[in-house]
Amino acid sequence: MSTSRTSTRARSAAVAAGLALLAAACTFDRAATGTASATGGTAGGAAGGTAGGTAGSTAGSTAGSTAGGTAGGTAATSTSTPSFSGPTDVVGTDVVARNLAVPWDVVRLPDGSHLVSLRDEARVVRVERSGAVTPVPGSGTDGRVPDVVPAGEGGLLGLAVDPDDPTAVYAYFTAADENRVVRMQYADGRLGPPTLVLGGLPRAVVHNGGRIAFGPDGLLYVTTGDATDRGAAQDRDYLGGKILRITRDGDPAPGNPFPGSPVWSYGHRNVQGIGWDDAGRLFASEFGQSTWDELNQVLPGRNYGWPEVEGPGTAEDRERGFTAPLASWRTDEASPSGLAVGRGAIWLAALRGERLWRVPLASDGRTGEPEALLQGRFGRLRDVEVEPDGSLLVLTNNTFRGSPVPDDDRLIRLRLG
Ligand SMILES: [Ca+2]
Repeated sequence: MSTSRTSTRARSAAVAAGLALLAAACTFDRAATGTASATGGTAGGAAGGTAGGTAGSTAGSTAGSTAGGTAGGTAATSTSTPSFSGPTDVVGTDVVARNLAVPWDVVRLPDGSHLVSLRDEARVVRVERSGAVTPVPGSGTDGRVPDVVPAGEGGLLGLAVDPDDPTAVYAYFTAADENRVVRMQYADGRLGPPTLVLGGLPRAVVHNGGRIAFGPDGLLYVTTGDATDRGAAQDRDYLGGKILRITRDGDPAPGNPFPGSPVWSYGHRNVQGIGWDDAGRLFASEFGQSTWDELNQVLPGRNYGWPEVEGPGTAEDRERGFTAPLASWRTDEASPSGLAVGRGAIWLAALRGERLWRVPLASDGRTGEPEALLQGRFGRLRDVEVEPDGSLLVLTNNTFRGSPVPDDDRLIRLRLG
């Protein structure tokens, strides 16, 4: 968890309207290497929406799109040219840490070191600023976080550090019968026994969601997957296929769109990346089924379509109340997990696409044409974080469904220019 909004980490992933295409069996988060040229989608985000968003920001279409997007119910004012700024290229890379086994999430501590979750080992390690990697023993057997039952895409997933109390570390993990969010005390280099914050999140071999992050409002956001019960993503009483917003104790946050419910937004397939810009806009990545991955601006109460709509959809879909993504990608070009916002862009770590997507972001919330960085450099990317010094950190993911090199997996610092 980053300590400032400008470096809000992405926590840590769409679908054309061709419903007939969606009948295929659920896929994993895709191991194949995509070689297609990188072209971002240009879906305009006109949001129908039966639940009104509260944000007054306008989420514009991506460059080249003709459909102006409205978010929060205000009319888009896209007649002016959005002003994009910030670095556009990676000018240097430094490997910070090596030999991480299936790392999933990287979060920053106030002293500039980082915690990294190791999904299948159910362990946490600390990466010092020097790059030294040291175990952070959990309270379970052999220093594991207890009760984690890794399987498929499940295991020890997201981490978040309480911005008001760096000794409180939150984790999202797969247990025997559910996914859950817990809190552990982090003191003396160890993690204490987990205290349950929120249980009962559906689990499956795939589509477990798993990113958690504190928003600028001080509340905890939790991304879940549909756990292969795809139709239930539309059921607001089912906690899979949602973005949830809860208090530190796991209660539905005050002001949530559906009274008494932790649900913030729904109709998601599998979200593994969230982050906020300086104006407090929330963005989320989403894995598509077989056609379209998505970048969404997330507004309270909105329905993001799955499984009725994957990807941009049609004007009719928007009239039916489904909010369209800001951008879409073919799944072999993206399959985005972690997301971060900062340096004038939204950054998405792509697994199957094996690249870092940069989506220019103007101060008024409009987005530009996505650009692909790092293609062919580091393989599958699981997470990205914007650091206070303006560099990026990316976490690779080649020890799961990838082609690892001897040092994989790695935490890599990117210098931007
Ligand atoms: Ca969608």
